[in-house]
Amino acid sequence: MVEVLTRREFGKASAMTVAAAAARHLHATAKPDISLEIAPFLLEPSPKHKIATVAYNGQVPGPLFRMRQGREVSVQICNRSPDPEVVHWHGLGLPSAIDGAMEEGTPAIAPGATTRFNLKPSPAGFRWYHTHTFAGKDLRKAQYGGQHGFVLVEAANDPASYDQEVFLTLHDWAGRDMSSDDGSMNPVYDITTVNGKMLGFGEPVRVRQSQRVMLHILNSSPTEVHWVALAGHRFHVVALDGNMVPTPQTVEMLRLSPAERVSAIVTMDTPGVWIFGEVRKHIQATGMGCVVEYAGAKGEPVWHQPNELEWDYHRFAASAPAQAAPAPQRMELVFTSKFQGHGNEELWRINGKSYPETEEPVLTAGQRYRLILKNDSMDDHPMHLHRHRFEVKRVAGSPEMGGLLKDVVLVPTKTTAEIEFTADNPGRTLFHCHQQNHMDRGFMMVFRYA
Ligand SMILES: [Cu+2]
Repeated sequence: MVEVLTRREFGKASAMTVAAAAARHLHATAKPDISLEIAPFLLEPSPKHKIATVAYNGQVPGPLFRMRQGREVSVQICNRSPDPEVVHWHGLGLPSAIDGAMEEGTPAIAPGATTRFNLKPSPAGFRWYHTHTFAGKDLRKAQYGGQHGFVLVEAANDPASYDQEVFLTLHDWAGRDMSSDDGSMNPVYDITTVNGKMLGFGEPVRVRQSQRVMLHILNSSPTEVHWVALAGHRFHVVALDGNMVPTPQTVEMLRLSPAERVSAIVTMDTPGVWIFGEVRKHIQATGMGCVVEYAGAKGEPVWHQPNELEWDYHRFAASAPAQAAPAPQRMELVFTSKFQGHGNEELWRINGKSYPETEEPVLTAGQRYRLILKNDSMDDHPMHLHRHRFEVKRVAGSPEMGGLLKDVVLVPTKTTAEIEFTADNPGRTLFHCHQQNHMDRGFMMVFRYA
């Protein structure tokens, strides 16, 4: 019997028992296709820095898993950490029982326990996996730690034309927290990394002149939005959150909010030794960067400082289709925070309520929904819908867009975003802010199916 543990005391016990039974495909003897071991790990982002964290298979990021779309793989997860764990498969349309969120009914894996299940990966694209637990005031836990890794779901006929693929993840490591002006507590990041290493201490990305390199970039930060650039080069953005964009664009820099991914092709046409890094110097100075080195090139890595931050989802979309499909059902979700008094963190609310008191809207399978995301709070929020892809229709007063499929959208303070999705994957479905300190403080809700 797999021990069922709740994320917090208010887990829904009956749903979890059912889910536990569903998730427990115990084929105890066969070797799994994918094996994850969750265990304490000492990360060395540089010879001078050590971070005691928890990681997958003794590495940060965890191993890259390549899967073929629709081809079932067996997964084994062994929890050798002192806390209950759950692994979320971000961007995949899995059943609630294995999606990896206790709020949906995925059972937690108790310390010392092992779970096995089969997973049918879909849709194709750049996905990832990460822990989906509660951190609270412990800034080493949940997404503050090292539990994140890449998944690439390959389509049967991959039209990709590039010479090399490189996977990079941006991460912030909190050393302490500090109270801000309003009295709330926020993490302070003394160390930032690309693939677990500070700038200058990881293996360089090695390229050759005239290569086309596909960069798959993930922001696995617990809370921070990042802007990145590659000195001397531009990015040809072909996919956002692993989904091909209708209008690929060549840009100077990328913005990624927590959990977002960008896939971009860089043509290596400027030989040298260059820095890929955070555009804001004070963040790059804490480590967020890596070296891109052409074969035969020598010397100190070079950085060119951009003047301003630039990013716009709208550039990658198509114009909205003239012929309107059947009208989607509209649902307004208003985000606010309630300050709980000096020294306390705010409590986050959706339509006036914090999880687990948030509404549980009931979806009809096959119906299309338009969510109107109205951010009345003072922060920006990267909103993530589990188990479904959505289409970004509007952001901050933009014209109506078409074809931009994502699973995370950043909704800046005092703006409204509109997204649409089709209810095509029955089961409990979590919708939440991906900032760890916000989801921990009630910024979550669950959609149910009729
Ligand atoms: Cu948030």
